[in-house]
This record gives sequence, C-alpha cells and structure tokens, in this order.
Amino acid sequence: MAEKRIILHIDLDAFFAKVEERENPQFRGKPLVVGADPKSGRGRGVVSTCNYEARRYGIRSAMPISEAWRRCPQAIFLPVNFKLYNEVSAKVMSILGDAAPMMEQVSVDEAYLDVSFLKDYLKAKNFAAALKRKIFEKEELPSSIGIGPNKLIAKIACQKAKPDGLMVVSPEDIDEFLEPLQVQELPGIGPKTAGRLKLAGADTIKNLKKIPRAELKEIFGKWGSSMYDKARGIDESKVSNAEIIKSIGKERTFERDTRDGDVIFSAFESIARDVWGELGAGGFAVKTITVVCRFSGFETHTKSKTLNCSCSAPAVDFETFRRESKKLLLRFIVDNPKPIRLIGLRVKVE
Ligand code: TTP
Ligand code: MG
Repeated sequence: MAEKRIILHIDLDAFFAKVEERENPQFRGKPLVVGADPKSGRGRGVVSTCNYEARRYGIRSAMPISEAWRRCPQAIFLPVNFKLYNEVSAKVMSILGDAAPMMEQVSVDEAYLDVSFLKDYLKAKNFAAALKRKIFEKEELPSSIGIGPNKLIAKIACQKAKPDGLMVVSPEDIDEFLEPLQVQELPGIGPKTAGRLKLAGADTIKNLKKIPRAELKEIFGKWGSSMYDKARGIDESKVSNAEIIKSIGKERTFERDTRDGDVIFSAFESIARDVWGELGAGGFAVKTITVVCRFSGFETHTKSKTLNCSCSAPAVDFETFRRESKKLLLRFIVDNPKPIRLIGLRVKVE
C-alpha cells in the first residue's frame, strides 16, 4: 500500500505589514500599506503588501501605489525594510525547521512540512495549532496553515484558511473541497489561463473536470495534463529540504517612463551590484537570472536565463552575471519600443 502522506503548508498573514505593526504597535488596527513612496498620489512604485484593514479598501500586492493612495489616503504608508523582514523570516523558518525533519521553504513567508510521521489528521491538526501558537508567542506574527495529503491540497487549504486560520482537508474530502472552487484558485492558473478555460466551458474546478485530458493537452500542452491531475487533487511532488531554492531580487521604478539608455543601464548596474552583494553575503550560487521590465501602461514582461543547472557547475563570477543580465535587458529594449517604467532583476540561487 502506498504510504499515506500528511503535508502542511504554512504562510504568514500580511507578512511585511504584520512585522511593521509589531515594531510600531501604535499602527495596529489601522490600514497599513508597505511599498513605494505614495508621494501624495503621484508615487510610481507598487504595493508590496498591506494589512487586512487596508485590504477592505481593495488594496492588494502589486497594485500601483498611486491607486492604493486613491483608495485609502488615510492609510499608513511605510517603505519596504527587506533587512528586517529577512531576519524575521529566518527566525520563523528556524522554528519550522525544528518542528519537523522535512521542511521546504518556498518563499520569504511560506513553507511546506511533511508531517506524515504523525500518522493521523487529528494529530496533525493539533500539531499545526501548536505551531501557530509558537510562532505567535515567539515572533508575534499571525499565520495560516493548510493540511492535506499533498502539497497542492495543503496550499489551497492554507489560502482558504486565511487570515489566522487552520484548515484540514483529508483525502476523502478532496472532491468536495475542490469542485466548488474557481479554476484560478488552483496554483499556476492565472487570469490568462482562466480566460481560455472559461471559453472551453470551465469556470469552476467541477467543470474543469469535465474536460478530457487529451483536450486540455491539446490546448495547453504538457501543462494541460498537469492541470487535469491538479483538478483531481493529484500531486506527487515531495517536500524536499535537499535543495532550498531562494530568490533574491531588486527593482527600480523610474521617476518618469524612459528610453534613455544611460538612465536605464546605470540604474540596472546599481541593481545588479546590490543583488550580487546580497548573493555574496548569503554564500549562494546563481542558478537562474530573471529580468523584469515594465513598460508604460503597466505592461510587464520577464525574461530568464539559467546559468548553472547543477550544484557542481563552476560558480558564476560577477562579470558573467552582469553580462548575462544586461543581455536580457537589452532584448527588452530591442523588442519593444515603449518607454520603460520599471526594471528589476531576480536571481534564483541554490
Ligand atoms: P504573500 O504571502 O503572498 O502575502 P502576505 O503575507 O502579505 O499576505 P497573505 O499571505 O496573508 O495573503 O507574500 C509574502 C510577502 O512577500 C508580503 O508580505 C510582501 C511580499 N510581496 C511583495 O513584495 N510583492 C508581491 O507582489 C507579493 C505577492 C508579496
Ligand atoms: Mg503570506
């Protein structure tokens, strides 16, 4: 008999904003936005995140900061303090790492734990409640946890449990849990895919399940086949702490949209140096470089290049890193004549 797995997904609630509330208790209970300077509505960056009070005004991550200002000018707007959030993140991850032998960090505030050793879902639920309490006692941060037979179900359950919640979906409840959800609630399905699925008659997962695998494959290729499995709650991927991939990144929004090569490349040079500095500090090896470019009108594109496919490949030096990143940036400038609003550089490391 296949081994029964129990997987837990934990994600901190409104992470950057909750750290700021903790550091500044006078802001608690008020709408708070972390991100670019709103400059009384003329600011040009984006929202990193906001607390749930600010979400009541419709403010969301990645929204232009000017729109956040328009929706709630009385909110408290704070700049992003990456150093602090990274320190807090490391402390939370160490609590999680101590709690279970298999822990996989997937972003600054989320991780999977394989808690199959607990054997049953009731024990897993108690374990998760204790973990939430511990994080709150030690770091004063609220979190949400989803529990399921695999990473996919655990992640969706966590999303559904937010904020400050805990949700268990046992194997026999999978269909009932998934079917009423909108297709966008499956990780990996964004607005574009959802639009195409809608044309094919699938708005909910229940309806997505009516589309045969071959048809999904025809429309979406390999990804269609994986979508077919996901709609049925199937996900065999393992919680892996063998290779903790982290992502380091920086971006810059220009004061004015620009095509001035000097402005663009000197900003990019400084971003590349900052990212390289962080890489050095962490002792990481570069795996993939991604350059982000946002044009006038908020049209955003990314281009990526994988440099090292294995840990045994020789380390990348700064010159190679800078050259390869610049090549990606140059492709944007050549391919698209529009003025540029923002550039960014992200690196996956191992
Ligand atoms: P999330 O976990 O996606 O968001 P969150 O923790 O703020 O809110 P919740 O999980 O309760 O929905 O991301 C974690 C942090 O990553 C977030 O606090 C800020 C940062 N972030 C950005 O800077 N830009 C983004 O577009 C997103 C989505 C997150
Ligand atoms: Mg979060």
